[in-house]
Amino acid sequence: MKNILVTGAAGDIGSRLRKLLKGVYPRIRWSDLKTPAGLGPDEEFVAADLGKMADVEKIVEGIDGIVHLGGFSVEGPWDTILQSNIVGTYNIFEAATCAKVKRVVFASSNHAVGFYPRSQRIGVNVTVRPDSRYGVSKAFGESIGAFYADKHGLRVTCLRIGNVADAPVDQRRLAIWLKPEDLVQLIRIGLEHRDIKFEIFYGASNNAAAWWDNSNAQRHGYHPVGKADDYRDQAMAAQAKLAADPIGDKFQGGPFCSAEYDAERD
Ligand code: 15L
Repeated sequence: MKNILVTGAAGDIGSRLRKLLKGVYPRIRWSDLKTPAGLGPDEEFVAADLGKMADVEKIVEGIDGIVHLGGFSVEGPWDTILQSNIVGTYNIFEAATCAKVKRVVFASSNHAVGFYPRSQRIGVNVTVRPDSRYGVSKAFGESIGAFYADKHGLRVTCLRIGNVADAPVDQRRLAIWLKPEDLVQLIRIGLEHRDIKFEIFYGASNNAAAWWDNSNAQRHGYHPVGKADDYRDQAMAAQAKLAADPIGDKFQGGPFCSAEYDAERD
């Protein structure tokens, strides 16, 4: 992998990766709708609206591997999710295949499976249970990734990312925290591991409170170094200040589950 494209360069994860991936690949092209703050003279940036195929064709040209973080990263109105995450992700996979890109690492999310209860340990082969329109768009991304892998031989890795942050910020994040350096490990497995055809990994560190079975990632060499439990006291202190959320606290997706929730209406 020599020429890498990363979409969503201006977002929180994109900004972290701009530091953490420095020097890892010979050439990284960063892309987003708007120019990221603090772009260095040594960084290649090409602006693109992922909803426009012509823009996407331009950014994938000459690329070997894509890390697709771009799109709308929380719950939003349907038209926004449709354009940014569904049309945008289709455009990435279609343009990548036409341009003979070899690999795509797709930033999926825990919200594709957010309606599993916290009491259930799940692996990567469960039926999706999205907790939001955003989660549905991530399930779509995994699905279209499988399609382009099976039909066109694109090598695709979907990362069901928990929460990328310097430390877990509440009780739920003690289970799903992903140390930024561990995300880099997962991305590198997706871009470099020789056996990848289509895989789903959970984007979580080595968390004692985990509710995901991440043995598929471990089989591919993932050795997370982050341990959410090291931050247990501060996360629980922050949790104590949050309002009770009976639905959100029951399900893995937390507040994404309780927002707009009315399943118990009669
Ligand atoms: C996500 O998928 C979001 O992109 C991020 O902003 C967080 O809300 C995260 O999930 C989470 O569940 O904590």
